[in-house]
Amino acid sequence: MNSRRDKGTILIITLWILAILAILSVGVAGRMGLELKLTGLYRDNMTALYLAKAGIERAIAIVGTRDKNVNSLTDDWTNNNEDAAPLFKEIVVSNLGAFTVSYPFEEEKIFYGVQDEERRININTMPKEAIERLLRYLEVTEPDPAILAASIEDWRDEGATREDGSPEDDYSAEGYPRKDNFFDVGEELLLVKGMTPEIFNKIKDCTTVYPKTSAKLNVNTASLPALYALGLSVDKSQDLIATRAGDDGIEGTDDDKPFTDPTAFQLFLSSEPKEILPDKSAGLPDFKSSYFRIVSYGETNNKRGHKTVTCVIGPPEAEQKDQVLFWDER
Ligand SMILES: [Ca+2]
Ligand SMILES: [Ca+2]
Repeated sequence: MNSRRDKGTILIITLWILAILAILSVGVAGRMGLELKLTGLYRDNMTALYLAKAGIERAIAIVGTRDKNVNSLTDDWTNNNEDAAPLFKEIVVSNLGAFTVSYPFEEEKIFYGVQDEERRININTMPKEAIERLLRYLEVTEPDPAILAASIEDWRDEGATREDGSPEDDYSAEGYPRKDNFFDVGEELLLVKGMTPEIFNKIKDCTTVYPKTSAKLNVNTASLPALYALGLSVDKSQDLIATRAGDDGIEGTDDDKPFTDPTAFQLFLSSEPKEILPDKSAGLPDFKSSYFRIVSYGETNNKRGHKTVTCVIGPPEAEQKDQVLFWDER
């Protein structure tokens, strides 16, 4: 009698153990499935990152072959959309995926290639008057563009007093000191007194922090807001873009007529209607570029992995390849 009851108890315990094991194994299997998926996603994203890096390497190599005297929107590094052999558009890398190096041009178009930094207004080195004109062109009214431009200058220059002897902006209320040194990244503008995220979004694509040593604007690649900031009227800026675009009126095509030297540019300025650059802008126009922003997008064949790498490269030191000054992966 007792032995029979014991057997029943053992059977029930065994059934319970089996049930618990079954539940556990289902849980483990579910977890394993999730981890496999995560591993797959991680692998796809790593693959996409290296595809994007391949795009950066290719761009650096092609930037290195540029003409060192005159650079314009017809150069291979900036606008290569050849159907036969595109240098930057959906370049397939083995059976893993592809990369594309591109940037938006005049909002409605895409250029396959790299952007030069010299098309932008340099907030580290250009006179505050140029920054003020850029703010005005982009319809910044509050705070007064002259005051905001002065605050940007306060932030970057060494001294604590302005040219007229008045004290610079005081940041004790903000809880951090005024930098009195160069901007390292554009986002630093958000720390400057009077700057708002709205204003920053308006100017970020027209400004650069490179180089920190000289102020130049490549008039062959500069956008209309940057040309206006240089000191040209809107009409003359449009005229300049039409002139460099050549007979077909389209930028980045073979018939473009880039300016090649100061004499040619001076001739353009003195052609009717004549214009003279403000004194502080006289040394800014240039015809070549040395700093470049590369945006490379990598995507795996299964479309699950995608990464964008943005980097800025600067001039070579001692004949080596261009050095990387800024790097961002997302
Ligand atoms: Ca200062
Ligand atoms: Ca053209």
